[in-house]
Order: sequence, then C-alpha cells, then structure tokens
Amino acid sequence: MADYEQLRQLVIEGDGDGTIRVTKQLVDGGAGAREILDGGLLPAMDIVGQRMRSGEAFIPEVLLSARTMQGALDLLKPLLAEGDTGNTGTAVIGTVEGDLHDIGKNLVAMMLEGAGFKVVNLGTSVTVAQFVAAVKQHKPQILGMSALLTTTVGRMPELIAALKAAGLRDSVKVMVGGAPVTQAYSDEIGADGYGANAAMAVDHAKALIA
Ligand code: B1M
Repeated sequence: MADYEQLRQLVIEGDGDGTIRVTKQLVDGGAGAREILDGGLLPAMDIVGQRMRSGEAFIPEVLLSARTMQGALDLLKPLLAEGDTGNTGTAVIGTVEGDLHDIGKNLVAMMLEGAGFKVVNLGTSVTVAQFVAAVKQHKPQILGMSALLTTTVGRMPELIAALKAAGLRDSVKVMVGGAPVTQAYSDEIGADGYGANAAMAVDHAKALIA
C-alpha cells in the first residue's frame, strides 16, 4: 500500500521509477494532485534543500531528486491542468537570467494552465531582453518571473525597469515568486503580485485580471 512517507523517501533518494510507481498508485487510489504534492513531493524537496544546506547532500544527489520530482510532476500535469478550460488570459513565465531552478516555476505554469490561462513558458535563465520580446510578441495579461537564488533575484527590478523603458509596463501585470522572494520584496520593486506557492500565485493571477 503506497503512502506519503514512502513517496517522500523515494524523491529524497532520487528513485525516479519508484516515485512514478507510487505516484500512480496514489492517483489510482483516488488521491488528488494537490494532495500528492502537499503530502509527498513538496515536503521531500524541502528536506533535500535542508540536506543541501547542511552539507549532507551534494549537487548530483539534488539533481537526481529534482529530476525525480519533475517526472512525478509530468505524471500529475493532466490532473493539475484539469478544470477550467476557458481562456482566462495569457501568461508568459520564466526563471530569471543566471538561474536554472525550474521545478516551482513549472508547477506554477501547470496550475495556471489548470486555471484556464494560455501559458508561454520561456524556460530558465531568461534574459531581460527575452522577457521584453515575449511581452511584445504574446501580449500577455500576466508576466511571471521566478528566482530561487539571492544572487539572481535582482533581475526582477531590472525587468520592471526595462518594461517601463519600452513603454510596456502598463500593458501587463507582473508577478514574482521563488524562495528568496517575499511580499515585502514584491512591493519594494513595484511588482503587481506575489505567490508564496503555486496555488497562491494562481489566485493572485486570477484576481489581477478580474
Ligand atoms: Co539549488 N539552491 N542551487 N539546485 N536548490 C536552492 C535554491 C538553495 C536554497 C539550497 C540551499 O542552500 N539550501 C540554494 C540558494 C541559496 C541562496 O541563494 N541563498 C541553492 C544553491 C546555492 C544552488 C547552487 C548555487 C549550488 C551550487 O552550484 N553550488 C546552484 C545554482 C545553479 C543555478 O541556478 N545557476 C544550484 C543548483 C541546483 C540544482 C540544479 C541541483 C537543482 C535545480 C534543478 C531544477 O530546478 N531543475 C537545485 C535544487 C533542486 C534546489 C532546492 C533543493 C529545491 C528547489 C525546488 O525545486 N523546490 C533548493 C532548496 C529549497 O528551495 N528548499 C535549492 C521545490 C519547488 C516546488 O519549490 O522552487 O520554491 P520552489 O517553488 C515554489 C514557490 O517558491 C513558488 O511556487 C512554487 C511551488 O509552490 N514559486 C512561485 C516559484 N516560482 C514562482 C513564481 C511565481 C509565483 C510563485 O510567480 C511568477
């Protein structure tokens, strides 16, 4: 019988096949995608982060856990994207330049899709110029930036300044998130919305375009 403790352990160990198997068993047993995320996958990545900080886990192990987590997210994607299929609006999202962390950003993207947004996911290490070009091309209602490093979070105000310089700032609502980002930082840099997690990000995005 699959359980969340087992799932957390498999993600921490970076066991991709085991994680997929247990995730499938939980889905077949009637668990919802949010439940699987909150009960197993997200707490597992928190533990991986603590181990990285304390020197117990190194980059190769962290990368294995991250790949494992992404595999489970891919499996859950149809469930996360279920629901409102209407066209709520367009969201362009990416991880800022110099930053390769994409699990949280991809989760936000999947859940925005689930809320009916058309999502243009620009990937990782997206430059300010690439974000600005994407705003010109896709004319989104929401522009989302993710940053996980204290050394890359400063790209966020740079992009806001670049949008102003290009005369685009009033055309789009800017949302920010990621581990070092707080509501206070979001306010300080003049972003329109912040999400501490993916569910809050989606709620804010919907409220911003209501
Ligand atoms: Co990195 N890493 N990492 N890492 N990594 C952190 C962020 C760190 C906190 C670990 C630690 O020391 N405890 C630390 C940053 C310290 C700091 O800046 N103060 C760190 C470091 C130092 C580094 C390197 C510099 C390590 C090195 O090389 N010496 C290096 C940098 C590489 C680079 O980016 N240039 C590095 C590399 C990596 C891996 C490649 C090995 C891997 C990333 C793989 C990948 O993403 N494909 C990795 C991982 C996995 C982590 C941890 C362990 C987990 C991140 C994660 O995926 N969390 C992380 C520790 C941690 O955060 N606890 C760590 C799960 C994910 C669902 O949560 O991303 O927070 P999160 O997203 C949440 C919310 O933040 C929010 O919603 C999401 C879902 O709830 N959210 C948004 C995110 N984006 C949003 C956008 C929004 C709204 C909400 O609106 C647009």
